[in-house]
Amino acid sequence: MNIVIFGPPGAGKGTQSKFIVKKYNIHQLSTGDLLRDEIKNGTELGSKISSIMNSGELVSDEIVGDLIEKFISNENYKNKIIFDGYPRTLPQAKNLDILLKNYNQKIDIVLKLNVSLETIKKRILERKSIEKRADDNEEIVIKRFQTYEKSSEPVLNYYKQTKLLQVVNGENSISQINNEISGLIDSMKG
Ligand code: B4P
Repeated sequence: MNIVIFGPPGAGKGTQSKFIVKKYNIHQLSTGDLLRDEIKNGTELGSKISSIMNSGELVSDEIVGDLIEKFISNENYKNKIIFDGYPRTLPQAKNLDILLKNYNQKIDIVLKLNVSLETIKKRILERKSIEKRADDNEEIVIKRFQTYEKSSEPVLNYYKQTKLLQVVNGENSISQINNEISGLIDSMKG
C-alpha cells in the first residue's frame, strides 16, 4: 500500500504520517525532512536549498525528484510508503506516477487535509517554540500558504480525476483525524 498525504504547510501531514507508519507498518518519505537533513549535514545540496526553503518557496522538482527515487527504488520500501509532502506541483505528481510505474507500484489512496490559514498560523507558531525551524514564522508561513495555493491546486485537480482522493477535515483533533484516516484506509483494504 502506497499513500499520498497532501495539504497546506502545517496541516498535520507529518503528524498523521507518523501515526500511519506505526499502525500500518509502512515507511514515511517526508521530502521536508529529507531536505532539512541535507541542510543539517552541510552538504552542497543543503547550502543550495536552505535559502529557498526559508523564503517559503519550493525547492526544484528535479532535486526532490532525485531524493524520492532513491526511496522508491529501494526493495525494502516496495509498496510500503507514505509520501508526506510530495507531490507539491503538477510535474511532481506526474513524475511520481511514472516512477512508481517503473518500479511496478502505484498509489492506493490520496489523503487531503483541509485546514484554514488561521489554524495553520496558530499551529506553526506553537511548533516554532518547540522545534525552532527556520521557516516557521508568521510572514514565511503566509508565503508558504500562498505557494501551496498556487502550486498545489493543480495537484488536487489531478487527483480529483482519479478515484484515489479522500478529503479529511484537518481542523479536528489529532486523534479524531487518526480515526478518520484509519477508517478510510481500512475500508480501502476491504
Ligand atoms: P514540510 O516539512 O513538508 O513542512 P510542513 O508542510 O510545514 O509540515 P506538516 O504539514 O507536515 O505539519 P506538521 O504535521 O508538522 O515542508 C517544508 C518545506 O520544504 C516547504 O516549504 C518547501 O520549501 C520544502 N519542500 C518539502 N517538500 C517539497 C517538495 N515536494 N517540493 C519542493 N519543495 C519541498 O504539523 C504542524 C504543527 O501542527 C505541529 O506542531 C503539530 O503538532 C501541530 N498539529 C498537527 N495536527 C494538529 C491537529 N489536528 N490539531 C492541533 N495541532 C496539530
